[in-house]
This record gives sequence, structure tokens and C-alpha cells, in this order.
Amino acid sequence: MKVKDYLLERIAAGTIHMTLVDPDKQAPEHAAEIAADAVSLGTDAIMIGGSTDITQKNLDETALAIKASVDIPVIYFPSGAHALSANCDALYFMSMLNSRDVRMVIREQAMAGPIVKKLGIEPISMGYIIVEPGMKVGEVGNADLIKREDPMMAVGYAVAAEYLGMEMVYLEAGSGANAPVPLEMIAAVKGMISVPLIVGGGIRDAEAAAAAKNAGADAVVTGTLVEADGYLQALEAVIKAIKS
Ligand code: 1GP
Repeated sequence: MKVKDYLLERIAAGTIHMTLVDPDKQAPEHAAEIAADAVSLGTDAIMIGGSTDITQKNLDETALAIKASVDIPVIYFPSGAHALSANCDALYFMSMLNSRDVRMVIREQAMAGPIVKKLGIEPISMGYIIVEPGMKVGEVGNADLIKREDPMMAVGYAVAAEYLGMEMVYLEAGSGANAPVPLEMIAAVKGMISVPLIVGGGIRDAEAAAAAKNAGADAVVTGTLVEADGYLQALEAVIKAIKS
């Protein structure tokens, strides 16, 4: 089954959870442990990515270790064409729609496309929209950040993504954000698109996860959560909140 179909099938049954692992943050063996823990707690897919310091080496090694330890899809969440790994089941073929830098909108993709084709990795097209505070990804992506009080700006980009044929939309507040994407913004976007809506950035507890789900997120992504020691309890609470 294609990863996209797996995600759509899961989403049809309710909001899903995806665990983001940054290859730059721990050794591949520990990344594999985190992924296995997340699977045992009910996460639906593992995403691998980070805004900075992703190399072909740490990506390949982390993807390989994770693939060996889990049997759910492992999806690459790329920051550019400089590192691409055939060790993942799929990758988000994404465009940072509100970047001021044409490189982030389409040039990296033009470089990556032929390589992705040759490697035979499943591409899942995605419109990536960066919301305040945006954090590192907003900074390195030179994003024209969506203001927190401007849900209609996010709606505009999201509908444009769908009309351009993108298969998913991702509302991103940035990894480690002190506040997740506003609930009104999630609801406004959800009300105007029919492709799945992924939400991430700054979601650290059950309350925030449940709120994002109830506002309309089809998928909730958490990353920073698993970087702290003793992450099991927090991750369990988040996944439970999303699945209940
Ligand atoms: C980042 O949305 C993800 O791309 C996850 O964010 O690290 O804050 O959970 P956190």
C-alpha cells in the first residue's frame, strides 16, 4: 500500500499522530528507540527531518535504524535537496508557500525531483505554511510568516495549495514554538479545504493536542516532545488525547 493511501485510510478513521525525529539530535540507535516507543504508544507514522544540520549521512543512518525497528511508514520531511534518502518509505514533496525565497518555493524541488524519481521514493505533495512564531524553519526558509491573528491569510495559502493540486496542507508554528497554531486558524483552514490538514509546532501536552484535533487537524505532529529525557509519559498523553 502506498504511504499516502495508508495516511488517508487512517485519517478517515480519525485524527492521527505523527512523531518527528530530527537526525541531528541523537544517535541513530536512540532515534530507533524513540520510534519504537512511539509505535508502541500508537503513533501512526514516523517523520524524519529538521531545519538545520541534516546531512546525507545522519539522514541515511537514522532512516535505516528507524526502518529496522518499526513497521509503520517512515516519511522524510526534507529541508532541501541536499540530502535525500532511499531508506524512507516516502517523502513530503513540499513547497514552503509563504517563503520569500523562490528556492524554498520551487527550486529545491526542481533539483530534488529527478533524484526522487531515480531513487523510487514515493512523493506526497504538500503545501507547507509557516505561522508565527515560525522558529528556525521560518528563519531559514525566509518565511513571510502568517500572523497569528490573520487566519484568512492561512486560508488563502491553503486553498491555493489544494487548487494547485497539492495532496496535503501543513500548518507549521515551528519546532519548539511557545504557542501552537491558533485554534481559530486551524478551524478556518479546515473549513475551506478538502485535503488532509497537518498541524505541528509547539504541541507538547494532551490539552494542546486535543485542542488541535477538535479544531480540525487531521494529523498532529510532535517532535520536541521526544527530545527530553523521560518523554514516554508526555508522548503517551498526547497520543491518547488524539486517539480518544
Ligand atoms: C516541526 O511541527 C513540527 O516541524 C514539530 O514541532 O518540535 O514543536 O513538536 P515541535
